[in-house]
Amino acid sequence: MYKDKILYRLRSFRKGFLSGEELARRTGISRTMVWKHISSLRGQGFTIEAVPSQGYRLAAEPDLLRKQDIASGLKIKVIGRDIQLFTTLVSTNTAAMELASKGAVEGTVIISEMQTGGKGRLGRKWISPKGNLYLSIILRPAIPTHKAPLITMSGAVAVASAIRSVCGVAVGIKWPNDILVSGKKVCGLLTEMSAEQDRIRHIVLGIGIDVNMRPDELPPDIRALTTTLSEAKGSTVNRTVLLRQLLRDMDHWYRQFLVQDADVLAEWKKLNVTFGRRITVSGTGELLEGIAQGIDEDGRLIVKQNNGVLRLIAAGDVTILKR
Ligand code: BT5
Repeated sequence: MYKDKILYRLRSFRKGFLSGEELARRTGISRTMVWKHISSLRGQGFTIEAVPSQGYRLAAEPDLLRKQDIASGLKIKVIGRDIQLFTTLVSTNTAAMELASKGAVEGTVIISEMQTGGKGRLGRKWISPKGNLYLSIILRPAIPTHKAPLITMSGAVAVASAIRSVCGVAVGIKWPNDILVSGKKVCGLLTEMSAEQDRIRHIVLGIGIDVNMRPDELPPDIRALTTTLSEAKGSTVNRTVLLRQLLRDMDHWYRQFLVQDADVLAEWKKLNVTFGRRITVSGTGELLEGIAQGIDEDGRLIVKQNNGVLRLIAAGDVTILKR
């Protein structure tokens, strides 16, 4: 808490030096304690210059998520009621599913700087080095289970909106859950659910965004299909700013989903890059080819096969074929 106050002072006076005495007076602790907190901040990667008889100056900040920075002044209603930040987790989704089953409040957000066992869909892996965003959100909507895919769609719309406003780049959504920038995947969403009969106990919406990682963190075959936001923008992206915007946008779109899910579908359709394209769908037990026609009110993909037959796809992997 005192460390946060010191950081706040240093941040709001970056032009010059703040003496240890002044920092001590303003935060209500001794100069020795100020020095201790400064050392601790340096230990976290903050570059703090110290000049005898002048004091301290914050020269540079590490690319590090801090709970205080994420949560302070966020004007949101549901998402982020409880924010839990970890350095390493096996998977934020697994951690969130556990917490949810123990009764964690709706809107709880679990964030980790990296994951050792990040999960993709269908048992696949999500490579999760430092420098990106990995988060999972606990939701308890009173909806029938067949509406659950629309939660992923709300997430996709929120991610797209946050990326667009923070990074200023054009974003597209490829059915069902890939966020694309310049035609390459930059984010994936994984929704897991606990339900009994047709009642949802809880849903965990997991979001992984490739932000600032080095491209060589991914093996070449995956790298060829992906990009990072820093690559697309041409400079490092402030993850805290992006995360805060994402929580705001998620709060908006989740609440919109609860009152009028058609609004989420309409926004999702505007952003989608799949409709009208010739595609293949795999992961359904057969390889299917045709034209993506649209989605139904539950978010299922409508594909017109080459033989003219319409198919409804609830889950699978879409590859957009070249025109
Ligand atoms: C997804 O699966 O796109 C869902 C990914 C969800 C990850 C988040 S991170 C926070 C939360 N906690 C978790 O444990 N998971 C969620 P899918 O469509 O199946 O894509 C997985 C495939 O993408 C892999 O098989 C790789 O080919 C590729 N891939 C792996 N890591 C990647 C990365 N960091 N960026 C882009 N592509 C990646």
